[in-house]
Amino acid sequence: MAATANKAIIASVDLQSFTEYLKGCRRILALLGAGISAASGLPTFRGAGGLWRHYDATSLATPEAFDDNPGLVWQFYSYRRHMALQAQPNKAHYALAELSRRNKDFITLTQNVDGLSQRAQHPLEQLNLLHGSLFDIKCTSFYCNYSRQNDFTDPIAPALDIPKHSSLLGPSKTDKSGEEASNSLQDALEDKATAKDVDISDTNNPIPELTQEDLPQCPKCNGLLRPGVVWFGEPLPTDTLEKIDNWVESAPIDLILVIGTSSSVYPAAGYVDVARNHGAKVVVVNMEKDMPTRGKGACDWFFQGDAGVIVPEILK
Ligand code: BV8
Ligand code: ZN
Repeated sequence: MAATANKAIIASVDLQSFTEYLKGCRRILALLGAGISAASGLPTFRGAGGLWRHYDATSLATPEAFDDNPGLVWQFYSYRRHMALQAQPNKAHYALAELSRRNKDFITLTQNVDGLSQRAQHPLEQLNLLHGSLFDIKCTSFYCNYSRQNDFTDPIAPALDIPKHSSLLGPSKTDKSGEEASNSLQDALEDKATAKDVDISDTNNPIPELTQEDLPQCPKCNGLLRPGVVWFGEPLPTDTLEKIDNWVESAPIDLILVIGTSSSVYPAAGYVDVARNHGAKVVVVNMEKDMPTRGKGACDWFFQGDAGVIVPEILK
């Protein structure tokens, strides 16, 4: 049903002019957000069906939260690692990978850390991870530079085994699986409406404290390891930003595809204006119609619906 509804929406939108324009495009940029992975069953941070609507993921995706309670933050990330490993790339991920193979002047900036674009065989030299990866790990010791990529161990430490802790971080009540979440962390957080009100260092919360020994340890210095993602308040990887800026400045841009993002996190969201200022037309694919991107200088095409259905349609 949803697919036909999406088809109807695509048919009613000026797909003809978009496909005509796309044929003449060479330099194309894509900005991906959590919405592209929603079709793979992974919850978004905000918007339709967000798993973290009940509590604000941004309150856990910070260095302060990790310093305050590394056990809690590791349980949050262990759960997301587990979910991402259970998920499969969807047709949107594959369509973008295919476009990359066809067009070496097409680069993708993804805000997502779930690894699904990589698993869709997206050419890595054209895929820019703005916010890192759930499967990169690095040491927190000041003098130690240990890190490792593509660590798909699940659970990454026995104490973080999700089945044992499913009562902690089980799927949200809105989760597609429909499982009734019996989640003492979620209950604790929901009791206080949103995590913003939840002081995660508040020892009264019935959240089992994991000791540092329970958490991933550095093989070099025995220090505490952390997820290799960019937290709020942390800078994005400079080498990635430089690579993107060089591409942007090298010639005018024909098109930016803005797919499944609330465009609310910076500097990632800023690339829409950057592309527009370098001549790009803007196409937005989003489940919700009141898109911030539409507000700002609007967009040239807007396709409303599931990216997993629309993206392969409009790129074929
Ligand atoms: C930094 C990794 C500076 C962790 C994430 C201006 C300039 C610079 C910074 C700022 C600024 N203003 C504010 C800031 C600070 C901050 C920020 O942007 N805050 C926001 C909340 C206002 N930015 C930062 O802190 C950044 N760092 O700027 O550092 C600096 C410089 C030098 C030295 C020190 C510091 C770092 C930001 C990175 C944070 N990390 N992820 C993790 O994942 O746990 S961001 C996180 O949010 C995810 O990556 C996620 O992708 C991202 C953005 O969200 P979206 O992807 O858009 O997802 P969302 O749920 O919001 O929306 C989903 C959309 O999909 C919705 O629109 C929905 O309608 C749609 N949808 C749903 N289902 C579907 C769908 N669409 C299509 N199909 C569907 N099926
Ligand atoms: Zn170390």
